[in-house]
Amino acid sequence: MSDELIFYTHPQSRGRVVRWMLEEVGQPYRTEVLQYGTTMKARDYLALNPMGKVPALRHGDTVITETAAICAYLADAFPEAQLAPLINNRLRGPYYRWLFFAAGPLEAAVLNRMLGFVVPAGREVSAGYGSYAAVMDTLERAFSDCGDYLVGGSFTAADVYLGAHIGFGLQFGTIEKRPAFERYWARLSVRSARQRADSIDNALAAEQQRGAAAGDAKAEATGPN
Ligand SMILES: N[C@@H](CCC(=O)N[C@@H](CS)C(=O)NCC(=O)O)C(=O)O
Repeated sequence: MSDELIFYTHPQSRGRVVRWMLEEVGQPYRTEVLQYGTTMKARDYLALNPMGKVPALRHGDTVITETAAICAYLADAFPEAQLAPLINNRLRGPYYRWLFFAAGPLEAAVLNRMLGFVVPAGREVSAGYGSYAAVMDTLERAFSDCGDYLVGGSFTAADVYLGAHIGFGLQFGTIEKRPAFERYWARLSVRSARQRADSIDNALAAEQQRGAAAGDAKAEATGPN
């Protein structure tokens, strides 16, 4: 089995975060674009990810799913990119902390709010994220305590993953526009790897839209059977 990196994604998905990470790592990789509801749910892909979701990454015979896990895996698999503290470094503590905080409390708080789920009054003690406000305040405090990046003053995979949540949240209005969030995102968004990743996915998304429009035009010309 080769050590090829194969990246399964859709340009309008959380796969954008993994592409950013892949571009930061700088190793060659092959992209397989899957479609919602069809190739994502096909038997071949379900064998890799029974959730039928993207992103997923294959590295030789190793399969990784979950965006945060893929980012962490890539940082460890390619240490020369220096995107994680070394395994025996105490900074591994805050590194894990912010990766898991983003994949757990942050994602749940933002998504639940977007979907209109509200933690019943008095039940915050059972909700892992407490409340949306508590998560926002915790993040704001983290940014004011940490300097430019979340962990030890250096850019890591935790910035890619948590930063992507901040970037998407600010763009789509699901994260409050607090100055500390905007300053942090301004620092990350100009990274050349992120901009490359964005251009690739924007081009893929445009290609998909052209394909869909051509399909609609053909169906209209042919008419109903
Ligand atoms: N927990 C997963 C979530 C993955 C996920 O929900 N992906 C969406 C796109 S952003 C998806 O593939 N949806 C297709 C479906 O559920 O059919 C992760 O963080 O990677």
